[in-house]
Parts: sequence; C-alpha cells; structure tokens
Amino acid sequence: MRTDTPQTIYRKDYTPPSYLVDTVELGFDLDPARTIVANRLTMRRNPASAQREIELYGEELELVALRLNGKTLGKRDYRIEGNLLRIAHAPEEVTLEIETLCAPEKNTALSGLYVSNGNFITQCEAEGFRRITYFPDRPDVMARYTVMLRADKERFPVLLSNGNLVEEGELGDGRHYAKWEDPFPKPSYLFALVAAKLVCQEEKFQLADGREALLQVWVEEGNLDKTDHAMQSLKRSIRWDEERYGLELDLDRFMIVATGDFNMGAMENKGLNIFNTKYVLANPRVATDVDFQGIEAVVGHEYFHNWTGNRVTCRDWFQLSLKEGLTVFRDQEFSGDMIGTSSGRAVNRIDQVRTLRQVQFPEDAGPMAHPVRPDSFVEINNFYTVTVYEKGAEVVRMYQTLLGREGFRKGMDLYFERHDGQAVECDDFRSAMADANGRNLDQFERWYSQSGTPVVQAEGRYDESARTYTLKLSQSCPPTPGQPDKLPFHIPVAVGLLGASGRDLPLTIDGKELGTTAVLELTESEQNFVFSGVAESPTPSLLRDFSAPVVLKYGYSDAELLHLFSHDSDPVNRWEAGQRLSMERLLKLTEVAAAGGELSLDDTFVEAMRKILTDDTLDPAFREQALLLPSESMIADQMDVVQPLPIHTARQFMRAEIGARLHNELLATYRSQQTPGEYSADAESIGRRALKNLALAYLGATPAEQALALAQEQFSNATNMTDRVAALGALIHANAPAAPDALNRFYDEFEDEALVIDKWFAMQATAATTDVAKVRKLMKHPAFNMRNPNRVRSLISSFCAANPVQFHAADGSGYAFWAEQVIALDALNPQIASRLSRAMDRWRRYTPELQAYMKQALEKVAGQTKLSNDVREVVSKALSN
Ligand code: B3K
Ligand code: ZN
Repeated sequence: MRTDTPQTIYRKDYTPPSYLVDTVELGFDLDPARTIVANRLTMRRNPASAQREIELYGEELELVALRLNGKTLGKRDYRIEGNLLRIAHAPEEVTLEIETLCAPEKNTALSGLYVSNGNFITQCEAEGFRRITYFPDRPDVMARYTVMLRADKERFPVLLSNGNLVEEGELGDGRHYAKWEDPFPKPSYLFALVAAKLVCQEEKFQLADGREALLQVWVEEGNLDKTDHAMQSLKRSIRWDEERYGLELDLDRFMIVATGDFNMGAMENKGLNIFNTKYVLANPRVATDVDFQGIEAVVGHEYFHNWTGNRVTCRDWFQLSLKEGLTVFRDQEFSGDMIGTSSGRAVNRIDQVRTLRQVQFPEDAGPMAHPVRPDSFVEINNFYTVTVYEKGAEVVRMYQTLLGREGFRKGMDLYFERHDGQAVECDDFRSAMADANGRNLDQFERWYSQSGTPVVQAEGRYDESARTYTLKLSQSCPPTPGQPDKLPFHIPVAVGLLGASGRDLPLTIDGKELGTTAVLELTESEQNFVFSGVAESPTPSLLRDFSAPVVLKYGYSDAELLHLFSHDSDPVNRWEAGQRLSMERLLKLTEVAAAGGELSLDDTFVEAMRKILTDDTLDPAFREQALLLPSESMIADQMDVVQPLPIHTARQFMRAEIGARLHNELLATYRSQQTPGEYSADAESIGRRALKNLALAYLGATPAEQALALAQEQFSNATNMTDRVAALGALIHANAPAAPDALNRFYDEFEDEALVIDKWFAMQATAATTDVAKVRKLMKHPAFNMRNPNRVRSLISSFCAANPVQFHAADGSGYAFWAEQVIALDALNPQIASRLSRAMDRWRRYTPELQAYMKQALEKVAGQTKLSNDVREVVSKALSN
C-alpha cells in the first residue's frame, strides 16, 4: 500500500541484470506468525551489464542479517530505497546470505507466502518472491534452487517444493524437515512451497522415453473423491504434449496442490503447480460440465507451461504473452483434440470466439487497452489480461493459419532448439516461426505492438460474363490510448464461397486451385482478390474459423445470412450468421423498447431458429451454441449510448418469444436430449445436457406453468450438478414462487462444499431481481467471506460484471456499492480489488445520467489517499481523457 505517485515502467528501459545468480539455498522455519527465511545465493557479475551494484527487491520483509562473502554488512554497506536493496562495490563473485522475517498469516494479499485454511501456500508470479526474501526478482535471472523446509509435523505433515525430494526427517520437538532440489534453473516467479495437512491421489505414469514419473494431486482430507478428473486430465496433457509437440515431462515427479484461497485459476510453478480448488475438484455431484471442461483446460494449461514458460521463459514482464498467449493456444488445441470430432472442435472454437468478443474486444476499446506486448505498466498484475492471454493466443493461432500445422511445428522446434533454458522476447518466437519456414514475418510484429481491434471491411462483386468474383478487403484500426494512428496489420482472412445450393464452390486465384477455403493475406490498407471460374454469384463466407481477431464488416442481407446459417460448411461461420441475425433484431428491439414501443419478432427469424433446433443431423452441442443469443453486454458493445434496461427488456422479450413460439419443439428437445444413466463428462453427453437445459431456459422464459413444473422436477431429481443448477437457474430467472425454497434446499445440501456455495451466491448475484440491498444482505450471510477471492468473485464481482440491469440501476446505487467494495477490498487484496475496479472501464459509453454517477464513484475511489498501485492505475486510466 503506497501513498506516493505510482511509477510507470517502460519496456524501452530494459537493462540486463547487474548480477546473475547461479545457486539459491533457501531455509524456511515455518511459523504462521513469524517465519524465518535464510537465503544463501551465489552470484557473479553479469558481463552484459554496465551496472555494478547488486540490486535486490524486497517487500514487507524484516531484514535480520545480511552477509557478503562471510562478512556481515552494516547499515553503511547497503542502501534500502523503497523496495530496492542496493549493495555497491561488491566483488565479481559473491556469496550473499540474507536472513529475513515475514508474517504469512497477515498476508491477505495472497502474494508471496501466505496461510490458507491453516496451510502454507506460495504465489510468486509476478513479483511475490520478493515478499519471501530479498532477491533479484526478475524473470531473466534464472538459478538452481535447493530448499529446506522445517515445520511442526502435526500441523504441517506435508512439506513440498519444486523438483525432487532429496531428504526428509525428524527434528525433535515435534518438528520435521524436507529438502527439495530443483535440477532446472528457473526464474524466482516459479518458486513454490507448500506446508500443509493434505492427502493425495498418486499414480506412476510411463513417459514416452520409457521413464516413469510420479504424479500427485494434493487436496484437503475429504476431497479425495474429487481428484480423479484432474489426474486424468494431467495424464492426457502429458501424452498430448509428447504426441503433438514432442515435448516430454522433464521431472521425475509432478505435483498439483489445490487451495481454496487463490487470486486466480492456477500457477505453473516448476514441478509443483498450485491450483485454485475450482480447477481441481470435481465429481458429478458438485461440479458442472463447464467445471469439468475448465479443469481439463487449466490442468493442461499449467502443464504445458512446463515448456512454454518454464524451460523457455520471459526476458521481462512486457513479454508475458510469449508464455501466456502461446500456452493458451496450446490448451485450446488440447481441448479441441480431446473432444476429437470436427463439430466438437467447432463448438470449442465458438466458445473461444465468444470470450474474445465478450471480454477482449471491450478491453481493446476501453481505457485499459494495451498491445499484446505492452509498452508500459504501473502494476504488472494488472496486465494478466484477456488481451495478453486470449488475444495473444489468437496471434499465435494466426502463425498456424499462415504457416500450416506442420510449418507451425517446425517453428516450435526451432524455438526450443534456440532458446531452451533462456529468458527471451516475443520477437524471438516470431523469428523462430519465420526462419523455420523461410517466411518474412516483419509486418506481423504489429500484432504485438499495436493495440485495438482491427476492422476489416469486405465488399464483393460478381462478374457474370468473366465468371470472376472480386473481393475487396480493406482494414483500419481505431485509435487507442497512446496510439492515435495505426499501420496495416498482416491479417489472414479465410474465405469460402457458397453457391445457391449451399455447397462450397471450388476456389481459384491466379490460376492456383485453393480448395474450398482460401487463406487470403491482407497486408495493405486495401486489396482486391479475384477468384476465377466462379460459376454463379456466390455468398461469401468470410473469416472462417475466426481466422483473425478482427471485426469483420460486410453488408449481408437477411437472405444471405439465412443461407449461411443453413448451409455454411464452416461451423463457426454458420454460428456467426445466426449471431448476426439475432444481433440485428436485438438492436432494433432495444431501440423500440427504449422508445416505449411495442415489441415484435419476425417469423423468418423464428423459423430459422426452429430449423436449427429440430435438425437432428446437427450435434446437440452445436445447436445449443447456435440458439444461444448474444449477451446483454455484447448488445451494449454495439450501441453508441448504452441503455442497460431496454437491452434487458429486448433480450428477455426475444427469449420469451422463442420460448412460446417454439414451445412444442423445445419441449420435444427437452425430452429427447435426456442423458439417463451414469453421469459422463464426454462431449456428446455434455452437448445433450447443454441443449436440453437451453430448451428448459427458453421454456422458463415464458409464463407457462408447465415449464416451472419441469424445472422443479429436474431440480429435485437431478443426479448431477449440471442439471441441478440449470433447473435452479430457470426457477430463479423466472422468479418462480418455488425459487426461494429451492435455494434453501440447495444451500442445506451443499453447505460443506465451498465451490457449490460459490455457485449459490453467483446465481443470486446475477438474478435480475437481485438489487444492491439484496447483495448487501447476502454479504452478511455467515458463508460470505471478504478474504476469500472465490467468494468475493461469486457475489460482488458477479453482481458488478454480470447483472447489468441492477448494477446500472438508475439511482446509481450499484456504482456507489462498487466504490465501497473496491475500497474495502483494496485494503485486503489489491489484485482482487483491481479486477473488480475494471467493472467501470467503459463508463463513458452510458447515458449522461448514468455517466455522472459512474464518474462520481470512480472519483471517490481515486480520491482515497491510501490506494494500491493496482487500483490506482485502473481508476486513473478510466478517468483520464
Ligand atoms: N501464470 C499464472 C498467472 C499468474 C498471475 C499473477 N498475477 C497462471 C497462468 O497463466 O497459468
Ligand atoms: Zn498461463
């Protein structure tokens, strides 16, 4: 917590570290109130640095002793300025011994060493290691670690750290020890320790080269019935990385530890991944299909970091997307491959596109917009964003689209050949891709340096006599903070042409046959692509498989969209056509609702929905995606002045219309898509449940009694959490008389399952009937805890980010609540407070009345004298012009 003006750090100011560290020996005497950390480092001057002082970072530490080459340093031998400890005139080679004290039980920020439900846990990325000991805590300093842990045996029977266990034993007086050695040099952000009362599911697993690795999933006693899915996911991840990229597990032991108090999803510490329980614990009783899928993806993600992030790491934090964008891409491909079928893969891709549009596009268009490789930051923790992660993954995906899967693999191989064991930059990855394929990817660099979402405008012209179709593509990119003008991007635009029958036409450009999908490379502001031998006037299917993270504009007619919605061979674009059809209508309905007019929905649209709903040749999972309407926030993004209430009214009206006019088909679907028998989280069953529950939701959007009876019946008889919450959600969203009782029953049954109680809070927080007063009341519930990030997210963040009607209440009460909670949370956990503060990013887009209240709330937060850098950066960017 600082009161001085936060400092901005610039990418251009990078200088190499003055000293390199070879070895680190850490000794921990673990005590929740007062932990002693002894740190012995061997260092040597870095020939690549002009700087001669030793620079160590430290935060919230009490320095007890400091020795250099055996000699105790006095106050005059070093300087401490803020978080930096500097030692001048040090020799070429030094051994530093540092003893510090910290208080893990007082650490509510959950960064560094903290206590969670009585257990010791660490989180060091990005800059948590400096809260454990003084250290050159920057990712380009890689060292070998040996760790000695000492703790009370009764309270902390399990002692874990990175690498291999080399020794353990008793210390007398009820204490014991364990010594761990990590054979691989690593940056400090990958350090981890766990001292806890835990149990594990473990298994020996055969690696491709014949070695056996010990795999463990550690959880609190009582949760051993929820570890199997994580273990299976881990094994699948290991196998997949061997097969797809030839990358093997390099350790004899790989551990996952679950904790209930965690700022994000999980962390890829070398050999000792630490996870939020949300991404480990699952069984059908407590976890939904989405939870099962999330666990597989996150277990994969953290495992894949072992190569993309750990073996090859980032030179500095500006390069974060080097590991995150690439690793998200890898986990996305993994999830797609695990589903296997092409339509399953498409559904997976549609989910990615939806997230990107729903969360990343708004970020790119708001005050926090930044390039995939940012140029500056105040607080690095604010840059673990959807831009760095999800847009970063799209950037990596574009290499694969441009180079092909094999070309991409060649690039990956070269990347590891060149950089294994190094801390590198995004440019190094791009060079490896270019060099391995003999391609010039210079212009592609702009995806890393320019922020904002590019807009690609398309126009098509068919020349009947020449049998040519000319596609004119032009690009532009709106100004973003600090970047008024943009240069053209290198954009892969995958295109197909549909004939009147709905079938793909063969594509030829410059005499080259390109199959039925051509990847056009748009590199200029404007380019023409001429397809020859086009037998009929086609309907263009543009940006297939969402080949670039851009907004695509084309003046589609309703007829063309209906044609694509019925026939496009590219499932992503088929879905996209449906989204465009609904979005157009939702925007018109919103206008009418705002003017107090009468709402109506055309038959054409309802018929198109009916056709998809009843098309049994389509996968249920795809049908569900195609029938799902754009969210209220996505509608808001399309408007010049956002009016949350009319948007809600319009969307609710459309849901009710679909529910009523397709009543029979929805009911039939509800009945035909049941998944009786034992629960299985395979893609097929997940798809059936999704479609069935969407049908239930549509039916529940109408006033029909029958739907509520179905929901009640499903709620009572459900044998899995997916069906249980879907039914409860339908009751809550219909404001059914049975809802309060169902909520109580749900609570009583799952009182001891923290992750389920999170759902209980979140469902209430996002109900359109839940106003600020109700949220305040829920905050007084004994199960609410302001110190637990999952709980805060489930109640406070869900309300502010996913209950638009109430959050944007006309009296400004939602915003006042937001300010109050941001301030309260900031004193406990700046990272969580900062995430919440982002709910106000796009305040300038609302009506003047709402804007005035929002500004007031932002100013209230900004006016606090004691505010973390995290929150200060976000609110000051929101308020600046
Ligand atoms: N690398 C971590 C994120 C750390 C966030 C620090 N504020 C998880 C991940 O992306 O795998
Ligand atoms: Zn990651």
